[in-house]
Amino acid sequence: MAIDYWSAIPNNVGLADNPALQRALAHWQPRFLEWWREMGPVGAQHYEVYLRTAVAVDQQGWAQYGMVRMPEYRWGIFLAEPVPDRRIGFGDAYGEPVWQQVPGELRASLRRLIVTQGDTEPASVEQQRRLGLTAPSLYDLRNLFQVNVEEGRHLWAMVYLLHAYFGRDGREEAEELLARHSGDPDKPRILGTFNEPIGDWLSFFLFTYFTDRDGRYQLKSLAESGFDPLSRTCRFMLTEEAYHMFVGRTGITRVVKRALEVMRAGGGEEPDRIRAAGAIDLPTLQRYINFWFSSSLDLFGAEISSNAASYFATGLKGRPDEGQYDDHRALDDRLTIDLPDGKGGSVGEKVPLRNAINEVTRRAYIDDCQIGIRAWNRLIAAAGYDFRLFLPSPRFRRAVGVWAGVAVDPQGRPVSPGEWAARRDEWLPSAGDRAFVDGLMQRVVEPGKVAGWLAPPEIGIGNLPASYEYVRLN
Ligand code: BYC
Ligand code: FE
Ligand code: FE
Repeated sequence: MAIDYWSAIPNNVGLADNPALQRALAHWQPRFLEWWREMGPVGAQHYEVYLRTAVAVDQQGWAQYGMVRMPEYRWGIFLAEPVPDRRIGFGDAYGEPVWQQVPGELRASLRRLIVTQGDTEPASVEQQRRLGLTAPSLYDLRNLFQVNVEEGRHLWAMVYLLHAYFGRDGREEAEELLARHSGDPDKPRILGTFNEPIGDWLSFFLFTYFTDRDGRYQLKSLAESGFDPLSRTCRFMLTEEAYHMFVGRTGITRVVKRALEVMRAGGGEEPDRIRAAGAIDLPTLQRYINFWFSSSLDLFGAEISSNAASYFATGLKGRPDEGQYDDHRALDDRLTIDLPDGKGGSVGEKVPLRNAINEVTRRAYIDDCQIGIRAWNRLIAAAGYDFRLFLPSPRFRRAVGVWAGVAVDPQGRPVSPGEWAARRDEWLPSAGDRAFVDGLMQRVVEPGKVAGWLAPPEIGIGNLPASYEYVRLN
């Protein structure tokens, strides 16, 4: 399908040939813009920002860069090119042609998956809306807004599917996506992590590292879907997602580098000394890792899930990178799940693989999360220090699944509720940690200048230097 970039809604889905759908989306568009103005980046509507905009879906040249005022960003609907004769890659219908329409019996489940995915996108924009007020540099400010506008586009992607394939119910769900709000006690966002405040940039980097990475793995699973329009939309979203994780990984790298510079400057590693020099000590970073990693693990759902089994059986949602497996029906295999035994220990239970799909996805995610941890530890080791960052045990601080509410320490050892309460502030950001980190958040907007709590970026965007004026505040 050709790209139609100049119509009111840029798209490669042939909107011009579907007046009813075009009208429905044109009706939703002003509501989206109203939501963006009310719930999007605070005080930034008139800024000119050096942004990437998706304008095509081919590997080279899918994006265009330029100075844009965010409310004028061209949020478009882009699906990856169809794969000729694509077949369902897993489950009971393995090998059958993919569906271009929603099978009636799968309608409710599919709508629910699309709504859950869609809900996270505007939620993250809401969570991050005040960060622009304390950006550590113009480069970082631009990256924040880049992530925000693309999460806005991901909302468009899901709203397109709801409008195009779910009739009146879909249009109602699209309205609801703008009516729920992150942290709203009456109408919260659907999944836990998306109601957590992101009030500081350390949390922003950890969120983009850990939570956007859940997005990567959920999108990979949905890209396997037998519902071809969902698969194509998710495949294209993954192209944009890579940069969100780059922002997280390099952000944390810069925090670690700055801490190491202060440590090397002499006088020891004591957190108080590092803090006095205006940097974030590594034990504090570890507690923020513990918080965001454990919260993000919950996003994969329960270890043993009949929902996941039926999504897999019916071809709605597969495993990430399904092509790596030989057995795509997964009827005979079992996976050993680590369960609390109710006596303060744990026991392994063999579960039919289809019921353990959430855990398969979570384990792939955890392996991916380790890559950054290893790289940061190499920096720390190279600087001559013994401290090591780590991912806490998947049992730690869980609110969903078999370990929900079980008191364990970050190493995964069961502890008494009393010990948990007493040692909580060793393991998770304390009120004092949060006050300290908040205190570091001072806005820096002079081109090329960077706040003192993190190292400058190594490179700029595209061919531009890191010191480029990426945002004109006017
Ligand atoms: N919080 O059978 P189970 C992204 C509910 S991030 C609250 O284990 P299932 C992004 C669950 O709904 C990617 N509730 O769940 C990142 C169920 O409710 P009911 C987002 C939770 O269905 C950064 C019950 O617990 N995409 O894109 O197998 C920035 C039993 O659960 C939570 C998706 O999630 C939780 N954490 O799987 C911007 C993909 N977890 O039926 C964007 C779509 C579970 O008892 N969603 N529950 O009322 C799915 O595929 C699945 O719904 C889930 C859960 C993986 C979320
Ligand atoms: Fe997204
Ligand atoms: Fe993202």
